[in-house]
Amino acid sequence: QNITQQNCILIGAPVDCGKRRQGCLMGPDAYRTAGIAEALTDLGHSVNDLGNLAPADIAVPEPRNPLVHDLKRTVGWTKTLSEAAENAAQTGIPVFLGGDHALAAGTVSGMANHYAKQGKPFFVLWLDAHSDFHTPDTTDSGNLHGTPVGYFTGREGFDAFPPLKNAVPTENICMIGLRSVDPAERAALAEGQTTLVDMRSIDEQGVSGPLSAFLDRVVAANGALHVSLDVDFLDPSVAPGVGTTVPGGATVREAHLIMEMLCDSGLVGSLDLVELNPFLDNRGMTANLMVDLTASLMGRRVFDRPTRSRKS
Ligand code: 5AB
Ligand code: MN
Ligand code: MN
Ligand code: MN
Repeated sequence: QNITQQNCILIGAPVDCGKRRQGCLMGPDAYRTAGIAEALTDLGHSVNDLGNLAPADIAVPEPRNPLVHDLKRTVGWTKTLSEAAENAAQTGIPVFLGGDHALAAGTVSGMANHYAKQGKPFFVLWLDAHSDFHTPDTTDSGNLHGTPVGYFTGREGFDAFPPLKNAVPTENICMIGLRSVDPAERAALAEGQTTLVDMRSIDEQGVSGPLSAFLDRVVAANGALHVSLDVDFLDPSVAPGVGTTVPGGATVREAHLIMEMLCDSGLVGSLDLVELNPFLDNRGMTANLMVDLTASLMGRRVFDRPTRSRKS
């Protein structure tokens, strides 16, 4: 298999503060139990598991919105993971083992800092049923796992969080799999340039057309790409181990095709695996599927295809 060997840096992020239903803290160990390190070494990559991190202890003011849940821990994780991402990116491909999606406030902002130092444009592929574009002021649930994109794009209302050094421009973000977007999120998305691929578009056109168009833009900009994979992107029938199931999600093959195309592009520099709740899983099937998708992203295949042209 002619894949480039990489140094994969596994970073356990047992973030469970982004919503009220608990269990995502077991995610990192479920991925290890499902054999994520072996899957990567079998492909010829080196693997360095940094173990599980813990959130920084940062004082926060009382949130303006009284619904907001566990602001303090989410802010602490944002600082910890932003620094961890920026450090790990210097020596390999960070793979963040979540943990709920609140962790992406840290991971994506840290990767944005890393590429800003290199002067390289930074893009994000968001695979999720949800757009996670709330702010602490607009959330109706108070669950901050619904806000990371709001944070790393520089929306207002995150003053309790670490100051954002490098906001990700909305035109550099593509969301695929959308089927649950709140009214306040829809209104805010309409003001920006995020590429929005909902499940209806996937029904009509499949995943490869919209994804190719986005990857072409990343190539044209000579950019780098972060992938954030929320378990609920997948249909709950194949991925039940998540708190926020939404029917009508991506199939196993749609998800693998995305990962295979991403692998061929050679553009991906970092990955979040988020929202796995092993307490809700069925005999490890969701953890196993997430590991298989990671393997596809990192080069597992039946036969080689001609790789797409890419800039270095
Ligand atoms: B996830 C919802 N928009 O704000 C909210 O799973 C759901 O990380 C957020 O995508 C889902 O609570 C957050 C209704
Ligand atoms: Mn999400
Ligand atoms: Mn989601
Ligand atoms: Mn969720």
